[in-house]
Amino acid sequence: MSQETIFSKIIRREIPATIVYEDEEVLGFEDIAPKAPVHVLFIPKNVIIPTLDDLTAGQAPLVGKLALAAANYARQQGLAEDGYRIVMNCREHAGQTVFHIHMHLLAGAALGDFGV
Ligand code: DGP
Repeated sequence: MSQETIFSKIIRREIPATIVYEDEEVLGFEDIAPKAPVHVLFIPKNVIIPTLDDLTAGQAPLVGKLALAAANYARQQGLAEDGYRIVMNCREHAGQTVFHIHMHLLAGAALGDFGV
């Protein structure tokens, strides 16, 4: 059974977040503890999938939609030419802290020194 996380409250606007992108399936908002000049999280709005390891084949297109939302946002913000990093952490060894899958978009500087 998938548990709600803090991200469900952000989706429902029960706690504040700086939302920078939204469509029917995806929400993008600024990370509360940015690890780069631009650090945005893209999450599914309508389903709670705790980790990438829990993703089913039927849900796989959703990860493409997160990636497309991140790529489109990066391009619109003028970040695509210099480039950016996409990260998904899965469970303990990756340091995952919120168990509602999310794609980190990190940009705005050379990212060798930045990690999430
Ligand atoms: P991860 O380590 O991959 O599970 O990343 C979770 C990210 O979520 C982490 O970079 C911090 C961010 N985060 C946690 N709580 C909040 C919150 O309440 N608001 C926002 N905007 N970001 C949050």
